[in-house]
Amino acid sequence: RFEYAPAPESRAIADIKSSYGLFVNGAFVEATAGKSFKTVSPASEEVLAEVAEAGPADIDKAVRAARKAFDKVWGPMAGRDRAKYLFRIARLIQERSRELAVLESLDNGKPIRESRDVDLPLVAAHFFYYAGWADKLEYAGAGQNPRPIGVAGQVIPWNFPLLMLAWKIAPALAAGNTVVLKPAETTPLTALAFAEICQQADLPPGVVNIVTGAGRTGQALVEHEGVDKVAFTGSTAVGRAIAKSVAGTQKKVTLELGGKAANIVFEDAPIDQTVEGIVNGIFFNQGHVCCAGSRLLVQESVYDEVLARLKRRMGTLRVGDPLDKNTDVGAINSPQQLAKIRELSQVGEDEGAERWSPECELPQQGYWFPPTVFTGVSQAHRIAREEIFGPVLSVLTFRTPQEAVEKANNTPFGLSAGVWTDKGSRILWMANQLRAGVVWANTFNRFDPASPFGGYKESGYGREGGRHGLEAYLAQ
Ligand code: TXE
Repeated sequence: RFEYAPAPESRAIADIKSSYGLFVNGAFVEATAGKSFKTVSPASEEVLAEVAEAGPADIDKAVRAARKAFDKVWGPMAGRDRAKYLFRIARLIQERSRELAVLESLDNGKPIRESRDVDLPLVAAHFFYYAGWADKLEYAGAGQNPRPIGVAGQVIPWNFPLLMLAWKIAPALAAGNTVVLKPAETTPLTALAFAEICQQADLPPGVVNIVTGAGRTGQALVEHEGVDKVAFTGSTAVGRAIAKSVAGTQKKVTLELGGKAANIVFEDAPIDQTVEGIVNGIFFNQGHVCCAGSRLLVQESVYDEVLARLKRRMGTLRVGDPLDKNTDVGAINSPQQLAKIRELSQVGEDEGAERWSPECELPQQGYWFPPTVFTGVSQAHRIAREEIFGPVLSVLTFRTPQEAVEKANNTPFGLSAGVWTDKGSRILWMANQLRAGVVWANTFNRFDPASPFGGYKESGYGREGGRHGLEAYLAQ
C-alpha cells in the first residue's frame, strides 16, 4: 500500500464563527423568534457553529427584500451591469476557494480533494458561465424581449451545498431575478460564506437572501405568496409535496429529485478505464449523488473480470478524515442518512443478495460506511429500485444490448446513465433508447455549466445548466 501522508488541510483556514444570523436585505440578522440550530461536522461529531433558524416572519422579510430589490434595482438593471456583479462573485469564489473547500469538507464530510478539485472549480465556472449570458438573454429561447420572472424561492440539499447554490443562484441572477435561498440544515456554512461574498462584491441589498433552517423553513419559503418561482433539489417525497402545495398558484416550478442510474458495461469496454468509472460513479462524494451510478449492469461474458478488478480497486480506497488529501471516501453526511444506508443494505442481505466490502478500519467518532458492493441482485430487489444515496453498488447482469436497455429503463427514476463500450454506433443507439436526462459514454459524473441537467419520470422536471437552465428563470 502507498503510505505517503501529507499533513491534512488545516481547518483554521475556514475561520468558522461561533454563531451565524440570517442574511436578509444585505445584512446578517437574528431570527425574529430567536431560534437556532447546530451544524455538526459528520467526521468528528464536533459542533461547528450555531445557526439561526428562520421562521415565517423572517421568510416574509426576506421575500419582501427580494421583491423590492427586483422592482427597484436588479430587474431594471442592464444585463451587462448584472454581468459585472456575477463576474465579481466568480472571481471572489476563486480567491477564497481554499477556505471554501475546507469549510465544505468540514460541514459536509466530503474529501478535500473533491471539494478543492471538483466542487469549487465548478462553483466558480457556473458564475462565469452565467455572467456571460446576462447581456445575451435574447438568445436564451424565451423570445426577443426576455423578462425575468421575479422572486425565486430556492431550496437545496446537502450533498453539494455550494455547487447546488451556484446551480440555483447564478442563472436566476443572470436572468434578472432576485433570490431567497434555503440551504440544507446539515450544511449551511458555505451558503453563509457565500452571503459574505455577496457583501464583498457590493451586490445590492435584497438581490440574494439566505434563510437557514430545516424542512418547515423550506416549506414556509415555497408557500410564501410573494415567491414567483420555486426551484427545489432534494428527495422525491418532498418534491412531490412541493408540487402539490404550489398547484393552483401562478408559481413556476422546477424539481430535481432522486435517481437510480444504470452504469452499463459491454464486453468490449476498455477495462481499466471502466473500473475507474464504476468507482467514480458510485463512491464519489460517498455516493451522495443524485446521478450516482448505483446500478451496475455488466455483460455476462466480462462479469467475472470486471468484478474481480472492481473489488481489487475498492480495496485501495481510503476511507477517513475529509481534510486528509489522501482520502477517497469521506464521512456520511448525517446520522439519518447513515441509518437509511444501513437499513437498505440490511434489506439487500435479507432479500438474498451477496454483500461485500473491503477490509477497512472506520474511525470511532463520526458517521461512516464502507464502500460496499452487492452481487446476485435481481430487478425486483429494493436495492435495485430505491435510491440508497450512499457508497453502495448493486450489480446486475445482461446478455444483449436490448436486455441492457430494458433493465436500465426499469426504474421509476430517469436522471442519468452511463455506457461503456468501444463501439460508437452502440453509444448513439443506447443514448437514444435510455430514458435518462444525461447519458455519459466512457465516463461518469462529468459536469459542465454549459450542459443541461435534469430528469425524466420521478427524477423531476425542468433542466438546470446551459441555455435551458436560463429558460426556467425567464417569463415566457
Ligand atoms: O432530503 P429532503 P433528505 C434523497 C436521498 C436521501 C433522501 C432524504 O435519497 O437519502 O432524499 O434526504 C428541505 N418543504 N436526496 O431528508 O428532506 C430540506 O430542509 C420545503 C436526493 O435530506 O428532500 C433540505 O434543504 N423544503 C437529492 C432539502 O429540502 C423542505 C439530494 C432537501 O431535503 C421540506 C438530497 C418541505 N416540506 C436528498 N422538507 C438529490 N436529488 O440530489 C425538507 N425540505
